[in-house]
Amino acid sequence: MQALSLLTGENVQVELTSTPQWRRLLELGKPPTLRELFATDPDRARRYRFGCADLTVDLSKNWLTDDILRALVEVADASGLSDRRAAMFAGEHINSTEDRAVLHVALRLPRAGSLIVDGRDVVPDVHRVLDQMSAFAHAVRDGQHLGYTGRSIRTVVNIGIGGSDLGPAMAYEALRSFADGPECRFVSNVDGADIATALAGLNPESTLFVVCSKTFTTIETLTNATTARDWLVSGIGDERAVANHFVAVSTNAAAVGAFGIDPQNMFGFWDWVGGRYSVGSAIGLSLMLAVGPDRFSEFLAGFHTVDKDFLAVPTDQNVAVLLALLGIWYANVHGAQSKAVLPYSNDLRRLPAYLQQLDMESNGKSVGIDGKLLAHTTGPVVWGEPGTNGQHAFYQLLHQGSWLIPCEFIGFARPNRGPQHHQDLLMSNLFAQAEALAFGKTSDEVAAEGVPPHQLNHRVFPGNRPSTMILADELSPRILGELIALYEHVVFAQGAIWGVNSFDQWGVELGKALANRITPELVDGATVPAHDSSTNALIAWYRARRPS
Ligand code: G6Q
Repeated sequence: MQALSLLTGENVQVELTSTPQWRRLLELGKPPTLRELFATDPDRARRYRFGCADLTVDLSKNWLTDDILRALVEVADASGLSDRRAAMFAGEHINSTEDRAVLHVALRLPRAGSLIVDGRDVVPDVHRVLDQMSAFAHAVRDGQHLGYTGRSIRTVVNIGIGGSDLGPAMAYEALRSFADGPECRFVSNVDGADIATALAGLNPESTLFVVCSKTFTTIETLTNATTARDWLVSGIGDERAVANHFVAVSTNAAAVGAFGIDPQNMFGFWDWVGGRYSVGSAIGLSLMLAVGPDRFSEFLAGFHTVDKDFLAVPTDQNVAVLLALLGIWYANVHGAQSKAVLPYSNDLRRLPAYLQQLDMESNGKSVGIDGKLLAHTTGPVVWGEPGTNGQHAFYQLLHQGSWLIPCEFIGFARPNRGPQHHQDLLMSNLFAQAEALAFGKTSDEVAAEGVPPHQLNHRVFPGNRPSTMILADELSPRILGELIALYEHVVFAQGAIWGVNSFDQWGVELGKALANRITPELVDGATVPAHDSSTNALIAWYRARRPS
C-alpha cells in the first residue's frame, strides 16, 4: 500500500490527491478526540444522526467535525461523483473495460417505471422475468410444480458461486424468519464435501436444483451441477426427471440448453447486472421460493427506496455518500487498511462475507478508469462476524490493538425469533461496545477501580476508535433490501471518488483461467509444461499422493 502511494510519473493518476479540496482536507488533520468532541457539544448525537429510508445511522462516534464534514463533501462534489451516479442511473456504459451499462438499480424499478438502455426500455424485461419467477415460485410452493414422480418439492439446492451464491445465501439466512416455502441449501465450493453435505439426507424425488451462473461456463458451478444431475438421475432412475428437477438462472441460453436444462426452464438476466449486484435479479430465485413472491417484492421495494434516496438527497445529508467519505477519510488520510462490519443479528452472519465480495471485488483496484496507476490507496479489507461472537474473539484487537479499524455496527429493536430478553442483552452489548471503543478507559479511571500500578497500562483502553451505528426496527425483507442497497451505493460512491471502475473483476477472471490450466496436469502421466520450480514441485507432490 505504501509503495503505491509513492508512485510518480506519467502513467500515474493523481487527480484525487492533487485537488485543492483534498489539500484542504489534509490541512484539517486529526480532530480532537471523541471524548473531547462529545464533552464540548452536548448536541453531537442529534446533529450527526441521519436517516436513510427506514434506517437510522448514527455517525457521531466518528472522527467528524463540521469542518471535516464540509471538506469531505467538497472532495465528493469535486470528484465527479454526481455525474457518474447520473450516468449509472441513465444506463450509460460506465463499466468501461467491459463496455457495459451498470443497472442493478433497474432490477428494482416499479412496473410503471421506464429506463431506456441502448435504445430499449429494460423495465418491461425486468418485470417479465419477475413475473416468470413469481409464477414458478407459486407453482412450487402451492404444489402445482411437482417432482418427476409426483412428489411436491421440499428442498431447493442453489448451485452457484461468487455473485451467483453469496447474495441468495446471505439473504436466505437473513430472512429465515420469513421463510415458509421449501428449505434452501447452497452449494458453491468445488470441494466435493460441499455438495455431499448439501445432498445428505435429501430425497431426489422432492429436491429442486436451481443452477445459477451468469455465464454458465464457471467450472465450479458446472462441476457441482453435473454431480447433482448424476445424483438425481441415479436416485430416480430416469434421465427425463431432469426436466422437473432442474432450472437455470443465466444469461447464456445456449450453454443452459447444452447442459441439458430446457431453456423454457431458464430465468434470464442481462449483462448489465454484475454478479455481486445480482441478488435482486433472477439470481434471487431460491430466496423467492423460500419466502414467497410478495416478500421478495418487499425486498426489492427496500432497495428502490434507498436508490431514490441516493439519487436525490444532497451530499451533506446523503448517508451512502457520507459513509463512503468516512471510509476515504480513514483509509486515505489516516491509513486505515481494513474496516469491520459487525451485525448484532445472528441471521446476518453471512453479511460480512457478502460485503467482502461487494466491496473488495468492486474497489480492490490499483488502476484508475483512465488506465493510469493510482497514486492513492483504494478499497479496504472488509471483515467481520456477528455480535456477540466477535466480542469473545477479535474485539481485543479492536479495543487495544495497534491498528485503526473503523467499525460499522448493525442492530435491531425487535428480534425476529427468540425472546425479547435475549434481544435486550444483545443490544446492550452492541451499545456498550461502541461506547467503549469511543471513550475507552483512562489510566486514572483504571486506578480508581483499585487496579495495581503494574497492571495499569495493560488495563487502559485508549478509546477514540471510530464506529458507525446502523439501526432499524427489525430485519424484514424491506430492511434487508435497504441495507444491501445502502452498501452498494457506498461502494459505488467510493469507487467514483477513487476514480476506479467498480464493475469489472479481472482478478477473478485470472483465477478462473489459471485453475483450468493446471487441472489436466494433476493426473498421473499427464505432461506438465514448465511452471516455476515451486509450482512444478507442488504438482509433483500432489500427483505422487493422488489416489489413481
Ligand atoms: C461477481 C463476479 C463473480 C461471479 C462468479 C460466478 O461480480 O463476477 O463472483 O459472480 O465468478 O460467475 P457466474 O455467475 O458466471 O458463474
